[in-house]
Amino acid sequence: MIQDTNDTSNSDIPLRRFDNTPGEVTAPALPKYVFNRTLTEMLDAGDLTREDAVRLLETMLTIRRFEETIVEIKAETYKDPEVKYRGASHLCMGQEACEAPIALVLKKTDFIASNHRGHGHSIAKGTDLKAMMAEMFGRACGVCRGKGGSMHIAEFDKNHLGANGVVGGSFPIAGGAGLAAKLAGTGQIVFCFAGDGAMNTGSFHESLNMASQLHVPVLYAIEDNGAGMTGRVDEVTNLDELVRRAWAYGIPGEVVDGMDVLACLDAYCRAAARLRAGEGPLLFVLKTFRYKGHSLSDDCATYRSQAEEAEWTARDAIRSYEARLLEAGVMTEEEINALREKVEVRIDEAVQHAWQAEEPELSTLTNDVYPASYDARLEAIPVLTSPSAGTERKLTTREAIIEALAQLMEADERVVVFGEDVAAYGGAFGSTKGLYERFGKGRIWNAPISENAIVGFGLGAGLSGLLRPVVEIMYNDFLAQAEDQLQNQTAKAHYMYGGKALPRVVIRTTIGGGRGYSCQHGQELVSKYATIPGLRIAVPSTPFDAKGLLVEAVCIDAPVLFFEHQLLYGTATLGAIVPEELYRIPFGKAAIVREGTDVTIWAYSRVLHSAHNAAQRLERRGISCEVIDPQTISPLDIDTVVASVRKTGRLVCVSQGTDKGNIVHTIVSRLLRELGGKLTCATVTAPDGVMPMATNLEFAFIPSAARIEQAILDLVEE
Ligand SMILES: Cc1ncc(C[n+]2csc(CCOP(=O)(O)OP(=O)(O)O)c2C)c(N)n1
Repeated sequence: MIQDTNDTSNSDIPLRRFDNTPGEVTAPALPKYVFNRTLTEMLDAGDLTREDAVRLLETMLTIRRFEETIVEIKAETYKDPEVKYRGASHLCMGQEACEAPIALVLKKTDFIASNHRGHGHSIAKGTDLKAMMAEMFGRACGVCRGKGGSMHIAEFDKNHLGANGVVGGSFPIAGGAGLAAKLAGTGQIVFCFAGDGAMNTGSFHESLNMASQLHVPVLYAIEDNGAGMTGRVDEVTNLDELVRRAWAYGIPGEVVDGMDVLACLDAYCRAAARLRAGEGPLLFVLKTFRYKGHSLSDDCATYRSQAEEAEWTARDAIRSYEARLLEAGVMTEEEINALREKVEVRIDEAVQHAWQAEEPELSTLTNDVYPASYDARLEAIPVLTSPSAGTERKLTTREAIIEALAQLMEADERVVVFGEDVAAYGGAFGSTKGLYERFGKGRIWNAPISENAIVGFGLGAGLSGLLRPVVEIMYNDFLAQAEDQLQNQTAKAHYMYGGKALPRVVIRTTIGGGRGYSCQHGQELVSKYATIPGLRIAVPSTPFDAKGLLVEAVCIDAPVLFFEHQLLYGTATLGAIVPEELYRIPFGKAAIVREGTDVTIWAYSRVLHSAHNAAQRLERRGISCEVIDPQTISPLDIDTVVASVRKTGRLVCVSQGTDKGNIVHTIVSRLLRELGGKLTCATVTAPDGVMPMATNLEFAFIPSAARIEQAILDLVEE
């Protein structure tokens, strides 16, 4: 758990004693179905008003009718036969009791995160019905402007952080929002909804551990409907009760009757009170039943019997609650029928609104892939493209990065740093050294070895609008562990949520190679990540660039993948003069590192230095090279390269990455297009292999200054 203190002396390191006294590791009993009150008792005790009791029914009826309508439209039995629906149909019919109480328990400012079966969560959080239905139909006026559809309903104005098409995808995002609310001290809480199947994803395990470590105000509410897509809980796990996993993460767990809306209401009220009191996360498993199959094409025959269906539907949450409302004298039969009719009219209006609405303009096809906005508080930081005259101080890249982080943390309390070993140790490469001593555990802390949760908590914290997290992934090879949160969530959030989500997170990582660390610690994966739209990618080559680009990364509202080269941390050669004040370098503008007339060399990160060395050697042979450093791979500045090649007539593109699919080939093809198919060019990359350990092989693998020099000589002599 993070302490919000500045006491970072190592006197507080706990002593890990060796104690082999025989004994037992015991597990606490976990509560199960503890609710046993009547509606009348709740009304009499003032725990529920009559209006709210009716609202619960109205919310359940709205969820049910919303989905019945989709079923009818798909089956062509809907009252208006003209209306057609295409798109996902993961229906939560049967699970309404787990969802409706959101409407009563959460404030508008509280957060929810949901899953692919999320219509109920969205309706209960107050998502506009017409805009939601329009989203189902892929309309421009949909909540996500027709970009997300059923599986991505979100409403950021109401702190609905989004439904999610990737099973388990919301666990870390919810945790990050909780972290942000906790650190910002806003008092907001988070409810995260997912299915039983999602409990078997890595995201679940990483997230619950991290949520517990950070003591975040998040309820993980599992709607256990007995199966994943078709895999039964008793088939894919070896647990009698999934809630046992709460104990494994050191958090309270409880089993709740998910077919009883009052039991769910009671559980959520207790959860909310605990979360608001700052007592840390919870895991509830709500036993419920999904009336329809995974989707409408699944008839459930392979994984459940008719007897099972009959047993659960006999406990239908809506019918049983209506009976309680009648019994308690809250509503009459006529009032219930009138409410049903009112709900049906509203849904029909939403359908007509959606059906008649316009599809998005084709011109919006790639709108909102990247947020264009900028942090208003940090905008005043001046832009620099080179140090001002008179600046002489030299820093290494490592020092420049530490300084950028320190100054950002000083300037803005929303900037927090977390990752593996980044605190007292200062990071695997020393690039956060000293920050822990200066800012304390509340601003920089060690994360568990959970790359997916590190990125996902960063994303959730950024999406909340409350923090500007900078997270560290030790080696770019380990980004593979974070692939879902990186490429399915972070990169897509802005687009799939209709341009309304701002995934403000900076993911710093390192490029290896040249240190004998071989296959799994030595890759250069810039080109791989450059294929993912939605991520901004920075590749600083010098200390000056590292500081300015990192500051810019924290200021822009787009997610940034920030590649630092391990062998550049200690260097203070090219671009080593670094101004003391905060400054930023805008993304998407390449720097001309060296001017020349015969050949243009395009290179980034460490091979930029090799290219520069090659250029110096070639100068002695009378060949003048212009060296261009793109600084960012996304956005990619092609204009500067075109202008240079128009002057020099030749291009050599260099990357430390392997050849197939390398970004250098994109540069060449873009140049060919721009220059009408006439281009004298070469590329220098690593071979399509795996980084070896042996020194001679490793040096043969990584593009060297000599190889760059030879490529240029070959071109010039052609
Ligand atoms: C990571 C991932 N794997 C597989 C799928 C395909 N899929 C969609 S829903 C689903 C079942 C999810 O089960 P559960 O979490 O229990 O939720 P339920 O659908 O039962 O509500 C599967 C396997 C997916 N969307 N994402």
